[in-house]
Amino acid sequence: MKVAVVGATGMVGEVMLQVLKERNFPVTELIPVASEKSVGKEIEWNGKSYKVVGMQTAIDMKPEIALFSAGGQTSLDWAPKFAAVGTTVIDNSSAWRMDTTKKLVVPEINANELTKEDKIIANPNCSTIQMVMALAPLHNKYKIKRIVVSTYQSITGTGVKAVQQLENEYNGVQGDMAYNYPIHRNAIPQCDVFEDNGYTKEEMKLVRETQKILNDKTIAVTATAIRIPVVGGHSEAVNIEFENDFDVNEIREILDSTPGIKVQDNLKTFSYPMPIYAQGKNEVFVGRIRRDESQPNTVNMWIVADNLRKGAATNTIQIGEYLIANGLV
Ligand code: 2RA
Repeated sequence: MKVAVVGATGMVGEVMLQVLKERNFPVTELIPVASEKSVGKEIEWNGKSYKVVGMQTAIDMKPEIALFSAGGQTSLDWAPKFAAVGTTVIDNSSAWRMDTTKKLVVPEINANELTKEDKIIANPNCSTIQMVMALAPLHNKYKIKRIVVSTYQSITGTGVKAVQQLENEYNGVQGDMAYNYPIHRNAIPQCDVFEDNGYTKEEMKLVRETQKILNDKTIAVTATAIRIPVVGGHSEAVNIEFENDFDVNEIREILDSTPGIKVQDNLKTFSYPMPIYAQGKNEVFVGRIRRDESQPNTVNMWIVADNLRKGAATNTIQIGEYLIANGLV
């Protein structure tokens, strides 16, 4: 299979290359694609050296699959051109997520919606993916009425400039700023830009994408997304009100038996998810599962995942695996 990785030199692109190798994705020819300034750069992958190429060169090579992580405008400009030559595009940007003609996919939840006709497929936002991974099986069992979520997001979600800012601040060095404020020893209550309603785009992604993936606009969602000086992954404190009552142990059992979920929830051994331990792993980790004693039919939980893996690269590649396994590419 000819596979293009568009944005191959970026943070998510590099993780995509790692995960493709780890999962033995059936790549017969890798096509690393990046912006003109990176064209000609050599990258090593799976014991071979590849030259980075530009978009049109990659399109002319007619890859079966193109994994995009190159920003929304690049995806709007180029994904249709790949699709026009028969390539199936799986895109990590927000460009296509809310397009009613495009599927927004977490394979464990709704890959069965995919058909051969889907030539541009949207990968959800990282903080949405980890939340719906835990909530989808509970929605099926107890029907979710309302979600209140606070996220504690890794600076890797912003990119390499943010990681550099934290390192500089930690070492007392002046340098470029990814944020308007220091991130070291701080928490910034803004991920992405603000919308007219006072919420950030990141917070509204949690609202809109959750309703689309769970295919239920009656689910009320409200979100607060915070950036914190962490690199291993995103953490989320989630409060879920169901239409029906539940048993906490049954919730644990449902989650523990859900592919892609690992329950870490034992207060006696202080077992709960933390981003420092989630880093580099593909699972979504759930713990601190406990009834909300302030209102009926409501549970609290803590959800952690590596935002560059299940939140981006791994989910994208799992969509590719599903397409191949089901003869859709
Ligand atoms: C963030 N989810 O963490 C967004 C984009 N990666 O900034």
